[in-house]
Amino acid sequence: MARKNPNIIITGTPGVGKTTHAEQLARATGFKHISVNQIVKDEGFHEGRDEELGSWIVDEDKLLDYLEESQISEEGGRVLDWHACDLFPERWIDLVVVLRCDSTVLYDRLTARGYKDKKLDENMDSEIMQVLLDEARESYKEEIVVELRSDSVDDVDGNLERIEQWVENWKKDRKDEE
Ligand code: DAT
Repeated sequence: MARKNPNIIITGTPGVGKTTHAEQLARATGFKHISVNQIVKDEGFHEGRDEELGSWIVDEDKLLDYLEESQISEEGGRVLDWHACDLFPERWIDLVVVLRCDSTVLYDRLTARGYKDKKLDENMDSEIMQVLLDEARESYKEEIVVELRSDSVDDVDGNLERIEQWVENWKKDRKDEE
């Protein structure tokens, strides 16, 4: 059965505003916010921590099995929030939002979080080199990948309006096809 609601990935470098966007989008649409980081932590889908980077070494098979069992593909209506996107099967995903941030703004957000040394440098480099945008473009069809700015609160409001409109259009297109 075709899903009645789309699945949306919100991705980007840590600190760009994924959680901020995903929470508000889930609230506005009634979709489920899937914080992949939280699931990995809560369900233990990891093989320990990379202490230098201060992040989990994720067991992707376990994570994907868990999401598959949650009927993500059939039900839709999920907002996936993670700093990677290439592991999710294309058939699950309807829209990939890559958030981008000015590097001075991002630097302030990451240092406010206490990031320093290698973790700070790697994330700053990743944003400047648009690693996540390239990953999204390599993993999904060009027409479902959108790049949005997330420097200011006004950006968040504008982005949410745009994504909500996209959701409405997606649903309308599906209805017209039925
Ligand atoms: P992420 O989930 O990508 O790591 P976040 O949503 O936790 O990022 O945001 C990190 C911090 O930056 C948090 O204090 C909220 C703030 N922030 C995020 N996007 C913003 C924006 N567009 N304008 C102003 N502040 C923003």
